[in-house]
Amino acid sequence: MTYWLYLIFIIFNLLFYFIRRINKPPKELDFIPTVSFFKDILILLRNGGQLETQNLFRESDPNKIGLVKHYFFGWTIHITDIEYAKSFLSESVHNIPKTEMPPKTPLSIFYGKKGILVSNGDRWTQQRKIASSAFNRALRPDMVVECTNEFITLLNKWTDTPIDILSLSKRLTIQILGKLTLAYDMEALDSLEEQPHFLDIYNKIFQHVNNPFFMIFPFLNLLALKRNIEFSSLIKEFNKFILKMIEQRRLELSKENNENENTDLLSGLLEAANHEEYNFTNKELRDHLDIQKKARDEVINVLGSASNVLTSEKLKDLKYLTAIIMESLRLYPPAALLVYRKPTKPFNLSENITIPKGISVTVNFWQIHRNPDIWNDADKFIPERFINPTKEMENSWIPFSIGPRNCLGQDFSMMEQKVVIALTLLNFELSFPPNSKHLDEIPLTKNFLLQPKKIDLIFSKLK
Ligand code: HEM
Ligand SMILES: *[C@@H]1O[C@H](CO)[C@@H](O)[C@H](O)[C@H]1NC(C)=O
Ligand SMILES: *[C@@H]1O[C@H](CO)[C@@H](O)[C@H](O)[C@H]1NC(C)=O
Ligand SMILES: CC(=O)N[C@H]1CO[C@H](CO)[C@@H](O)[C@@H]1O
Repeated sequence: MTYWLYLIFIIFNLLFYFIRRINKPPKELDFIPTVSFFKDILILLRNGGQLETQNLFRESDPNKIGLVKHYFFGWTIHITDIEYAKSFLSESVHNIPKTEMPPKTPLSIFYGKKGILVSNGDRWTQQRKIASSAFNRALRPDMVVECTNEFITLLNKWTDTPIDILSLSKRLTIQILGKLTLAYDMEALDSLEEQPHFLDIYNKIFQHVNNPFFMIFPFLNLLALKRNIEFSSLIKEFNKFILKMIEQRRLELSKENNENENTDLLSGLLEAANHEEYNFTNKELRDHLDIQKKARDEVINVLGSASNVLTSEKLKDLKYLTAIIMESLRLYPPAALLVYRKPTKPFNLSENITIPKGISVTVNFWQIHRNPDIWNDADKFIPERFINPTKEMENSWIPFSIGPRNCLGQDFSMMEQKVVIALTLLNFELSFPPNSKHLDEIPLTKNFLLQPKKIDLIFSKLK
C-alpha cells in the first residue's frame, strides 16, 4: 500500500511543481526567499526528520529576513522572526481566521469545523469563553497530584524494566483530562497489561487522521476501503464514549449547550492536550544525570517529605525544574508550527510589509526558538539560561503561542508538568536501557505535532 502511495505522491508533486510555476505568489512578496522545492521533497523521500527540514528552512533565508515562502500543495509564508510573529499573533482572530481543513478528510471529520482548536467566528468566541472558565476552575494541583500518585503506584510494579514512555505519558494525559473535563475516571492507570479502551480508539483515530496521503488525496476517503469503514465506526464510538461521560457527570456544560457542541469542545480539548510530551524532559534528564540530580535536590528541598500537600506556592519555588521544562519546550516545541491562517483583508506585518488577503501564513516556533541571534548555543540543552533570562529571551519563548488565540491550557500544563516530574523525581531515578537506540538521537515522527517514535526508559526505585 505504502509504495504505490509514494509513487502517486511523487507524480503529484511533479505535477504540483508545474502548477507552482504558474500559480506564483504575488509580486509584492518577491523579496521573501523561497525554500527549495526539490531539496524539500528529497528530505521527505529520504524519510528525513524534523531537524533536516528545519535546517533547510534556515539555509533558505541567509539574509535573515525572518520570512520564507514554502510550497507544499499551495504557498505558505513561514514567519521565523519573533517581531513579525508578535505582530501576526496579536491581530484580531476575525481578521486572520484559521484555514478551513480540506473537507471529507479524516482530519476534518475528526476535528470537524466546530472544535475550539479549529473553529472561527462567533462559535469560537463562545467556546473560548466556556473553556476558559473550565480551565480557571481546574488550576489547583490536587487533582494532578492524585493522578500522579496513581501513576507512581503503577510504575512501582514496573521498576528496573524498560517501559515505553510515550504510551505511558499518553495514559497519564488521558487520565488527567478525564478528571479535568468531566471528573471521569478513564481507568488509564490501572494496569499496563491492558490498553484502556478509550486510548485504543483514540490511538487508532489519531493514526488515520495523521496519514498524509488521505489528507493530500481526498479521493482516497471516498473509496470503500476497509480503513475508511473502520474509521467511521471508530469516530462513532469515540463520540459515544464522550457522550457517556457527559451524561454520567451532567456537568453544567451539558445544560448550556446541545450534545454535539459538547462533543466538539471536548474532543478539541483532548486533541489540543495531545501536545503534552513528558519524555522530552525525561530524555534530557537522562542525557544530563547531573541535571536530574540537581532537579531532584531542589524538589526534596522545596517539598520535603510533604509531597502530598503540594500547593501552587510551592510549585513557584521549583525554579530549576521550571527552567528544565522551559528549555525542553524551547528545543522541542510540541506544536512546531501554527495551524495555517489567512488574512481576510491585507494585513500589515510591519511598516513596509503587507501580506495580501488570502495568503496562507504560519508561525514557525522551532525557528524562533533556535534563532542563534537570541539563544547562545541555540541547539544545546542548557536549563540554566532560564534562571535569569534576558528580556529578549522571555520575549522569544512562545511554545504556547501568544495573542487572543494562544493555548488555553498553558497555565494548567505548566502546573501539570511540574507536579508530574517533581513527584516522579522524588520516587525514581530515570535512565535509558543499556544499548538503547535512543542514546544519541530520538527520531521524531513527521506528524503535525512533534512526537518521538517509540522510546523506552527505566524507572529505578530510589533508595
Ligand atoms: C506542553 C503542552 C502544550 C503546548 C506546547 C500547547 C501549545 C498550544 C499552541 C501552540 C496552541 C495554538 C495552536 C494554534 O493556534 O494553531 C494551542 C492551542 C490550544 N491549546 Fe494547547 N498546548 C499544550 C497543552 C494543552 C493542554 C494540556 C490543553 C488542554 C487540556 C490545551 C488546550 C488548548 C486549546 C483549547 C487550544 C485552542 C485555543 C483556541 O484556539 O482558542 N493545550 N496550544
Ligand atoms: C498598511 O500599510 C499601507 C502602506 O504602507 C497603508 O497605506 C495602510 O493604511 C496600512 N493599513 C493599516 C490598517 O494600517
Ligand atoms: C523595511 O524597513 C526597514 C527599516 O525601516 C528596513 O530595514 C527593511 O529592509 C525594509 N524591508 C523591506 C522589505 O523593504
Ligand atoms: C517526544 C520526544 O521524545 N521528544 C524529544 C525527546 O528528546 C530527544 C533528544 O533530546 C528529541 O530528539 C526528541 O525529539
